[in-house]
Amino acid sequence: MSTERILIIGSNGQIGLELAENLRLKYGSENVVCSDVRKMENQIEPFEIVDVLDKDALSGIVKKYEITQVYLLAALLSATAEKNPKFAWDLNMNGLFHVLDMAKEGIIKKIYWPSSIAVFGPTTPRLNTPQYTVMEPNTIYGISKQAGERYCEYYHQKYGVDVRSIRYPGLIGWKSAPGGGTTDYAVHIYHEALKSKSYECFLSANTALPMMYMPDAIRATIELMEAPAENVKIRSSYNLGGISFNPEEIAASIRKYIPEFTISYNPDFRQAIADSWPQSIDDSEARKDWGWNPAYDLDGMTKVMLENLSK
Ligand code: AKB
Repeated sequence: MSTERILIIGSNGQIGLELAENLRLKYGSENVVCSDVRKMENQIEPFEIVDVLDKDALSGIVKKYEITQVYLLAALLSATAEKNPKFAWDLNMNGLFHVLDMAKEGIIKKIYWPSSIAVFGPTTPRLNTPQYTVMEPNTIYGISKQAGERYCEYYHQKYGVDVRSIRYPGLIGWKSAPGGGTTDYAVHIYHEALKSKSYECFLSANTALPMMYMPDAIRATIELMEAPAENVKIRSSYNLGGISFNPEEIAASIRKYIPEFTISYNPDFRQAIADSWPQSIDDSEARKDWGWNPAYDLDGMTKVMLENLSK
């Protein structure tokens, strides 16, 4: 019997759906409470509709289910946040404050909060970006994630809050659609490759970005959450490396399975966001502290993505 009772906030998003599936297998369905602002068709219970900005409703759910750990996934991503900067700041920051404060008050024991490669900016070294480096993000999403990292570290140092975080690269999976990110092209391209054998990319051919296949990201998240507290030396957020590629390279990988696939380029406002982010990530701190090791490379991911999406 698990002694942990987990709440996932934002469970119907790209990460939440796969994380919930994995946590349920590990901790038992009854011990993983999912929540989001909307209920899905065929929603697996236990589920609660909740707005992370409503602190009273949130703490009501935490008390009702005697929650010990919270995974806070509700956020606006980079592209959507640029279109609605005030709401993005409100959601990304106040959601985090509500959860951090519940941990400070001792109502919950452990928090997972995702950060992003968006915490880096145009003045950051872009190749093999170190854990500790210049961070001057110029997107509202990146600014909110960087501020969030500072708050996480502050709450850990001042109040002993056990908060853990990863700077996710672009995440690629076949089970759910991404929403509102700059790295989303790397998911859409697989769908279009199967559907129409061609894809028009909103980033230019040579825009390299750090990416990761979703099962690696989910494994990293759970491994970090299960690591002994003394091993988790970084309480802002860990760099996490997986695969780095540009649109031309992912297209070439797809062509190994679909030779007639073609790609064209029509960069939009997301190009400037991508240009401000790292091209590859140094994740040696995560490897050293809690044994991180990615399993998938680009062709390995392409194979499983195409196999699963074509089913
Ligand atoms: C986005 O593109 O906004 C996200 C991210 C890198 O955090 N996928």
